[in-house]
Amino acid sequence: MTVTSVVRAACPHDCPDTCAMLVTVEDGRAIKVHGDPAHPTTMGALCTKVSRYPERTYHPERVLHPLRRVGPKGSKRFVRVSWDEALGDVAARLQSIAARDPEAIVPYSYAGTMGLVQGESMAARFFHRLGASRLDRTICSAAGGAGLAATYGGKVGMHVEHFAESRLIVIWGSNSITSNLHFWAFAQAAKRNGAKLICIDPRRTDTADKCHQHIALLPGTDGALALGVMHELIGNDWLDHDYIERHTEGWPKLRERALEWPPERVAATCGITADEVRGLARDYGSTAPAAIRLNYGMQRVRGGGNATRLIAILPCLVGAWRHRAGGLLLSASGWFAPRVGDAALKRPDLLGGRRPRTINMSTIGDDLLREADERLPDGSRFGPRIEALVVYNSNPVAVAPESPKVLAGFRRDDLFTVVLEHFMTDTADEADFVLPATTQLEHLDVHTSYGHTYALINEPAIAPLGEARPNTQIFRELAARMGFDDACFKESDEAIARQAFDPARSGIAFDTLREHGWAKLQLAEAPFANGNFPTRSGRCMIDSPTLGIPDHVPNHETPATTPELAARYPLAMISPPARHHLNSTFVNVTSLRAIEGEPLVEIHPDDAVPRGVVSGALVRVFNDRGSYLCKAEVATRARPGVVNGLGIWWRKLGPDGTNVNELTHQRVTDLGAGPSFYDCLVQVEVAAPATA
Ligand SMILES: Nc1nc2c(c(=O)[nH]1)N[C@H]1C(S)=C(S)[C@@H](COP(=O)(O)OP(=O)(O)OC[C@H]3O[C@@H](n4cnc5c(=O)[nH]c(N)nc54)[C@H](O)[C@@H]3O)O[C@H]1N2
Ligand SMILES: Nc1nc2c(c(=O)[nH]1)N[C@H]1C(S)=C(S)[C@@H](COP(=O)(O)OP(=O)(O)OC[C@H]3O[C@@H](n4cnc5c(=O)[nH]c(N)nc54)[C@H](O)[C@@H]3O)O[C@H]1N2
Ligand SMILES: [Mo]
Repeated sequence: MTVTSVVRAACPHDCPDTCAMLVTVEDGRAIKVHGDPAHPTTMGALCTKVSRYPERTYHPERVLHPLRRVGPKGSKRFVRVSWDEALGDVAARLQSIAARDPEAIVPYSYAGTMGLVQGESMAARFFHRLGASRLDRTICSAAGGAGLAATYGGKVGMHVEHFAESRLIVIWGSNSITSNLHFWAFAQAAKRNGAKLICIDPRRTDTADKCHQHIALLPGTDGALALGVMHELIGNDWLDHDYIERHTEGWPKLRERALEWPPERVAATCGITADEVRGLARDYGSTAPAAIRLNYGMQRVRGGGNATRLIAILPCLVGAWRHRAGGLLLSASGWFAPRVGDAALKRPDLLGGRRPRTINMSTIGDDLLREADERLPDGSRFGPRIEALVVYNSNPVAVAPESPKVLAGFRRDDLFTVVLEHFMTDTADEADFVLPATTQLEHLDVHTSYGHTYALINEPAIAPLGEARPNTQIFRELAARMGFDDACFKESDEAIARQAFDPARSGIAFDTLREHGWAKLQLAEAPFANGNFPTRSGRCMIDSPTLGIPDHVPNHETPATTPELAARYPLAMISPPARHHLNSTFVNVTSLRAIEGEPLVEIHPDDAVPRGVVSGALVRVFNDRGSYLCKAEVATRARPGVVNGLGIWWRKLGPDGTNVNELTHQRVTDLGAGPSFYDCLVQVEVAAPATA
């Protein structure tokens, strides 16, 4: 007789949608995952990639046993070892480095899982107790997050459900159909009710195709466009003077700056027409409620922080926040932040007064290659050379900028690298030890979201495959072997999960999550209708005491700022996500790879013809940092002057073992010290003729 059960789960991926899932288990095997029909934003639907979660979990290439490197670094020669041997060796090696200087050890992690338990709980406790270097987790959203915090006081915004009632939706720097599908469902509902949809994106995405209008600006010029909209709002008096007066600070100063940005100047900067600027301002200034779905695609450039500030000010100028279907959403994570028991989860008190240095994850290439006490650009000293790296929930060799340097760092013979993974990623290939981790179906977790306002639970649906262990368990055992006897290192996953939300402050009880799967935060419908921003004054900070008023900040690499470079590398390259990948996750799932095909770069016919590039040709995309081979697709998805290298493939799946990050650089953003992936000049040439 078959025993069937349905288990409550949550999608763990780095995506704003954080879906509530139901897992069907038959005789101990997960056979299907589906979206919870009762969850108000999941609405019974999962994206194509996550509906393949069982295929990924039972993938024949899952790493199911600890592995130790036997060949030279990068030779990909490993042998199976026991957990006992692996943990013993890792603990001994970390201990001997820590005896000299624990700061020589660096954790490297991001959002492979967004779970509060399998993310930074036991791991953070371990590194705090050790006194290891800290990691500034900037790789995704640092510039936008800092911009939003400077303006609103936190990463807060509209409830995603209310977009269904908006009359105008500006989708800004977001390919929603790819990366925010459940928001798109609300945008579609609004469209059916007569709302106008405008997409602002250098690439003509699937989302742009389905909007009423697409404004294909040059990458990194969003701040100028926002200033141009302000110029028109002022000139036509489409301003909500009462809202500005009561709920903002500093408008007179920014008003002066905006008056310097007439539509013609904006058009020249953004590579669009002056009428597009005027039309956008007219729609925005004369439609209510007007909502902006901003996403992180627009802040992966030098001026990403300032651009976020400028765009976030717009809803205050027209009083859009007065309506629950007006305002802006970039991230909702700030609604959770005060409700999550961060200190209990991560235990920074275990540092006990020590203040280890902080390594920026976006410059890991440079930092792995630095010498001890090297003088840094800001005049400070680097501290000890990095001697050990412990990687979990991330694939830096594929996703971090300027991979030639990242790889050279990982190949250092004197670097000890431990990677906790599901698969032999580009990063795992470079490890000394690979430790097999469980997937979401195999462990307990609780989740917040950055795109909606529900907390969720993920119950384990199946037993761990092979010898895989949860991240928590791996750090728990390493802690024991290193003699860390604090009580927190003995806590079970459930004990940790129970501390994630303090019910008194958050209104979320673990047992409620267990019973219902998810729980909504208690928040106002129109949170800023009467100001009440989480700033000190409760007002939106147009002028910031520390940063002044925002401005358009041009890219690191542009014809105007770096003409000599632009003469050699005249094309701007952006590298946004491919629909069926989640960063570099899922690229090895056969059925999804079949849909995405192979690494490619989209190039406009105006740029392709003079270079002799035709669709299907193998091309070399290059600059001073490196060279990347991939297929060309000649298409008007690319605008003239901009090529789109869709991401993020594993390097080893590319025709010459590279990916798009071979070309990106490590210079950081204006605010938040994030990476500038989409601020990158390249040249393209034919490498081999088209094949059928
Ligand atoms: N399927 C899928 N979903 C994902 C991801 C994925 O890899 N695949 N990634 C997840 C992650 S990590 C994140 S952070 C979130 C958000 O993910 P984001 O990476 O922000 O994804 P998108 O919403 O696709 O936004 C990128 C869009 O911004 C555009 N863009 C690039 N440069 C500029 C610019 O200078 N200005 C403007 N206006 N637009 C620009 C790109 O062409 C692209 O269409 O989504 C998550 N969801
Ligand atoms: N050129 C370019 N580069 C980019 C971007 C871009 O748009 N263009 N996007 C950037 C952005 S927005 C982001 S967020 C980063 C993302 O970078 P990463 O956070 O590194 O994301 P992934 O590539 O998905 O790698 C996550 C890894 O975690 C593993 N994993 C998942 N769950 C678990 C678990 O429970 N335990 C352990 N031990 N491992 C687990 C997965 O198998 C996967 O290999 O990439 C950035 N890089
Ligand atoms: Mo991200």
